[in-house]
Amino acid sequence: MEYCAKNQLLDKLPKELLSYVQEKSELCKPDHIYVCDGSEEENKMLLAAMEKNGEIRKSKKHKNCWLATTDPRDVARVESRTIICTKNQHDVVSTPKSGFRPIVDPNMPNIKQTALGNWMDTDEMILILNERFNGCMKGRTMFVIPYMMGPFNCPYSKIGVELTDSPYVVCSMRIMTRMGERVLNELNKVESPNFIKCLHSVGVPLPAQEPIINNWPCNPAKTIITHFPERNEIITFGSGYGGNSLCGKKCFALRIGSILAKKEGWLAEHMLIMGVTNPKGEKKYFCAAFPSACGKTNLAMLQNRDIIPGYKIECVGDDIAWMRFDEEGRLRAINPEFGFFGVAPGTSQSTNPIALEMIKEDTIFTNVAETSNGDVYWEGLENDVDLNNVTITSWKNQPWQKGSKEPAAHPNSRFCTYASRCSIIDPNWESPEGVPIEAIIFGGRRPTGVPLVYEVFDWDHGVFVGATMRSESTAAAEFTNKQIMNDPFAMRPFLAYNFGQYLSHWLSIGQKPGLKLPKMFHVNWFLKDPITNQFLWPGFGENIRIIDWIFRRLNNENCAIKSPIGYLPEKGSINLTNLKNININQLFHIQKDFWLKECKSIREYFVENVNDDLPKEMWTQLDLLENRIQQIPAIEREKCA
Ligand code: GTP
Ligand code: SPV
Ligand code: MN
Repeated sequence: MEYCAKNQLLDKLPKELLSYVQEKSELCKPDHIYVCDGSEEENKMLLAAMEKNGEIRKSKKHKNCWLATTDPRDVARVESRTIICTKNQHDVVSTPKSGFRPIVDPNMPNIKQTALGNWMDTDEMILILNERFNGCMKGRTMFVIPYMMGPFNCPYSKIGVELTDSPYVVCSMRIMTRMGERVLNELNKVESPNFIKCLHSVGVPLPAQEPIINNWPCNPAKTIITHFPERNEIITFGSGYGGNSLCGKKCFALRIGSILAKKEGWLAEHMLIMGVTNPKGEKKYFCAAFPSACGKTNLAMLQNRDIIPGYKIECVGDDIAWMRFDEEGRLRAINPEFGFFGVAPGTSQSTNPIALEMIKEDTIFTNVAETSNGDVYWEGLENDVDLNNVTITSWKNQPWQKGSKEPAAHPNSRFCTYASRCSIIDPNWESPEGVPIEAIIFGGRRPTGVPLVYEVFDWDHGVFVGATMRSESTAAAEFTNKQIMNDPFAMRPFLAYNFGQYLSHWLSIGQKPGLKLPKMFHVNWFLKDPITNQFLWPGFGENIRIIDWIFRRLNNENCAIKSPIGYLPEKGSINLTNLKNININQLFHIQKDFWLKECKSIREYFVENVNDDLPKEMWTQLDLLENRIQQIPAIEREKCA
């Protein structure tokens, strides 16, 4: 068996881990067990074996770049099949006013599905999983991946061990986490080591009963992504895709992570972390929570291109922040990840040249299209690839022409590469004490009504703004039509404990005396002209103009004016030099009807989904907002930007 050339690491497993491996291998019945050392040699062996099986193709153009195309039924996270299992339902979800949602799977009649996550009883779920996992790895190898979330010398880093039958997952985890023998060494340093147990299977024992589409084994009918916070365990079945299968990312660093964070007094959030240096050489760190596919990677790698000369952006992380207040009361953040699993479409020389450069080597692409000269292709690269001189093969492995109805690349196609490949990676990105955060930015895709930027009044108002975030759905999950969905703190898909308690945790963490609380903001790059349906704001590199305004506000510059929803930029305070055809009025118009409707729908959302569990501060904030909106048009609109 080619994956098992080297297996002496089995002897190095601490006894707790060995018994976990034994227990799960007895259940899953793999043909082989292989403990990953994380070496270059091992990585090469796995990539070569996958290439031979047709699971991935080697890029003809770029060094050590690989292309995977999935079964078209397995292309994104599946929120409806993501479940948190505990003893008590209320620890995870409140009972919605009008009852639970219809269940996705008649074989799981006791699952409680809500707009803020899904719950099931632990014992009941274990029975369902045991049935799925029994013999699920026959004919396959069980890989043991010891991995660390966070830098090695950081006291807040945490260890997980993922057992998986997917070599694609092993190679991706090698990019996204610090994995291998080094982590075993860490585990062996202590008497009874703690680690999060993660079990993953694609759910297709061999020989397969059905054809394996695109050499991408998966089991969509039985896909289920489960979490057991009371047992420090993650068990995921049937999908090989991103957040469903790379357990370190959403399952551990966000879902289990946020529960540990609540217990231990810190925050695990779906946020980018960026360093911003202003023209005076002053440096501050920001983090930003935008829902999936709403611009975190792009903002974290923003290229200023002298739009405002002297500004420099450096990237600490593009998806997840683990944050805690230090002894001096400063909020410090680490990026627990080691790589980027970024949205490919839209990434181009004009939007994100840093990312484009970064993915030229050592990258695994999933569901992108390919050009006849061996390059990758996706929507947004029209100006970077000479479409007259190459032909394109779509992610579905079909010939593709410009103007086709279907996209060349899947809208949720991704690149996966090492953070260290990013040319603007921050010098402190692995610093064990984390970087000091001065601004927290919320945002989402709001085609109407929500201005380009505003600043919140105080911490409680900031928590309210986070709690009431809404955004147009994207291809990052299974929702097919564009709908405005609530996505509080960009965490809807990643909440693992009762949302009311999550908000209480946020409120209380900011209440301790002596804290230097970050200021909070809300941005919306996605306003559209209702007539032309075009974006009103150019976005991407031009967002530096908003970062600049935020930076100046952190320095207490007097450039904001109070509005009913928060502080808006004072007229002329956003640097618009050399920017043409910007309708600033449309970008900052606070419309009474819109905001009254917004308040109404927030109230309905809270009543329906959180109700008695909602901290009283949130009701107060909602009443205050509604009262302020009622005052419109008392505010002097013309004073705003
Ligand atoms: P996840 O990895 O799913 O969490 O996504 P993300 O939040 O990192 O989003 P990302 O930066 O990958 O952007 C998602 C999509 O939005 C891409 O197609 C981008 O090109 C597009 N996008 C990002 N920033 C902007 C912007 O400022 N304006 C516009 N119009 N589009 C943007
Ligand atoms: C997201 O959907 O927020 C992602 C991609 O970052 S995935 O890892 O698939 O969850
Ligand atoms: Mn994300």
